[in-house]
Amino acid sequence: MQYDEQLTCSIKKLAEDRDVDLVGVASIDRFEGAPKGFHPKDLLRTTQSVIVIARRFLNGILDELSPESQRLSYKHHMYAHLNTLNTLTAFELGRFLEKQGNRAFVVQPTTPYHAHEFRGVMSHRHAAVRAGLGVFGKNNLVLTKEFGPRQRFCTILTDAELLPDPMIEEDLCKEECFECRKICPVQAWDPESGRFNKPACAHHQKWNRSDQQCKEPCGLCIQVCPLGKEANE
Ligand code: B12
Ligand code: SF4
Ligand code: SF4
Repeated sequence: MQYDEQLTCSIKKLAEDRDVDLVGVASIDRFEGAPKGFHPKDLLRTTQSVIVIARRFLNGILDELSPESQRLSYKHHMYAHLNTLNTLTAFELGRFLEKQGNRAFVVQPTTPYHAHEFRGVMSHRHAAVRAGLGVFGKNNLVLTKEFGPRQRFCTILTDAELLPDPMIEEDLCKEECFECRKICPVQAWDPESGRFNKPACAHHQKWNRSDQQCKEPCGLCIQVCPLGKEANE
């Protein structure tokens, strides 16, 4: 495969100029085995590359989070604001790609959900793993070496043939640690099977079916994770 290394560099530089904390690229072959409706080609038929960007949370707000307080700051900054910033940057990257003669498709950071299944149009977490940004942790979230679980993602699909980043092979979770599961106020993980109860988590966050948003996002399973707590750059 002849990758466009110059275009890959330009895209990454533009993302960095927009203050994105992490950016990675996956090639389309890494999505083999994605269930129907989760494959990038279900959205942009000509997809060759998948770009994932991430912006980290503010440690100050996250560290003050408690079941009773700070939910509104979290919702405003860590949920709504980061989703908006990521969408704007993703759209800008998409426009840049299209100006160079390619096609681009921005995957929404949160909505639209499939209301009854608790799923997005495509999984940013699976894309982030395939773009070499991180790996799944026991909290179901993608952990990065830089910030642990403390970031939100957004994905851009394109038919440009960009140079893929190497994937991370190692497990980043601390071996004996289950802090994320222990702190969950609704015990969303079944202690026997480890299965995650999406409706329980969604209900706790006052997930609203009509506008498909979490009215009171929680995030304790991010806050308690020891990974990325000290990251400050
Ligand atoms: C629906 C949703 C929820 C639901 C369900 C969560 C869930 N575990 O799926 C609810 C409301 C409960 C929720 C809660 C939260 N969420 Co949420 N959520 C989403 C959303 C919109 C879609 C996720 C989704 O589609 N899930 C369904 C699928 C992927 O999960 P699955 O059934 O386990 O998938 C299986 C198969 O379908 C298959 N599969 C799916 N895709 C692919 C692809 C390939 C290649 C393969 C091989 C297989 C495969 O593999 C899976 C395992 O078998 C994403 C945004 C997005 N579009 O990705 C954010 C997202 C996952 N949420 C996020 C966050 C931060 C949260 C919360 C902390 C809330 C908050 N305060 O912000 C909590 C954390 C809960 C937790 N610990 O998991 C972040 C995660 C960031 C990170 N660091 O990883 C995301 C990525 C949003 C973002 N833009 O960054 N969320
Ligand atoms: S977001 Fe809150 S309710 Fe949902 S899994 Fe994490 S700790 Fe549990
Ligand atoms: S809290 Fe512990 S078990 Fe949970 S994701 Fe972080 S390191 Fe892994």
